[in-house]
Amino acid sequence: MPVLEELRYSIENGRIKDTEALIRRALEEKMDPQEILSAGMIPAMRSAGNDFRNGEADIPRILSAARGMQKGLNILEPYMRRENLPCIGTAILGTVEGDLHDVGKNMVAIMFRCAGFRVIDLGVDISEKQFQKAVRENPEASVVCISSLLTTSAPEMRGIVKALRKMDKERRLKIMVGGGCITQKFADEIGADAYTENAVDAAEVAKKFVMEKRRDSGEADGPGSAGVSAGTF
Ligand code: B12
Repeated sequence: MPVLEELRYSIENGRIKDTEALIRRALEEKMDPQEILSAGMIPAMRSAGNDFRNGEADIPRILSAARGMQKGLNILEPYMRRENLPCIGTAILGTVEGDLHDVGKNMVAIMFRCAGFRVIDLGVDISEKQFQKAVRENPEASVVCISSLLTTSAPEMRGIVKALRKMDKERRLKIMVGGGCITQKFADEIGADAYTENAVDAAEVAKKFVMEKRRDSGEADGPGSAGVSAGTF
């Protein structure tokens, strides 16, 4: 069986040790880490999610699938990070209060790091006040990413966006929202700057924000801005 097929099977069935071994094998076979993620791990997690929805997978299996994803992401991350990539900005990231899902958020963190961002990951179950505190303590941050997978906790995003806007009168912060239950329509309604369906696009959009900001502030292209160009990811 080809390695990616085996990898998908191991994640879907929550076989964490197999998942780790198969990712290592795929890397030894010189597979592109991005492909391992997008053709192996993400479809497997999606399929596990569908099984969960249809009642074909129980919570322990889904938890094992999520743990396998996280272990796999940890193995892949160093291979995806570009050496000597200059830091292009700081992003604050968290899952909203009442929501403990973190697989997608962790993927966003990895993609942002790979794109050259310093990421302050607040974790899960993060309140409006905690987002505000993080922004206050990190005035250099240019992007805030808010994740939610539950329709019951997604409305928390509205309050967070409002509170952050109140603090950020000069609009230096770009606020991005995402997660399984978020739509472009909802993002527009709550006044977020961007929504993307996946973590790869999220990092691209954030990079564009940084480029625009630099252009608007008249910052010339120089060594510090190397890597901040469309398509470097
Ligand atoms: C794994 C899982 C769990 C695990 C979570 C483990 C963990 N550490 O995360 C456990 C078992 C704990 C769990 C618990 C629950 N879950 Co759950 N869970 C899932 C499941 C199967 C997969 C989620 C996942 O990891 N997806 C894979 C990742 C990669 O996708 P993603 O998170 O969407 O992220 C991608 C994008 O959305 C985007 N993205 C994510 N965040 C952000 C942020 C920004 C800024 C941007 C731009 C993009 C972005 O990038 C990511 C990668 O491309 C989904 C079903 C599904 N199909 O999604 C249900 C699901 C989310 N869960 C659901 C429910 C109902 C629950 C529970 C309430 C169940 C219960 N009755 O107890 C609890 C809630 C616990 C809580 N308070 O949070 C429902 C939510 C329904 C809804 N719309 O409200 C779902 C949809 C299942 C279902 N259909 O019923 N769950």
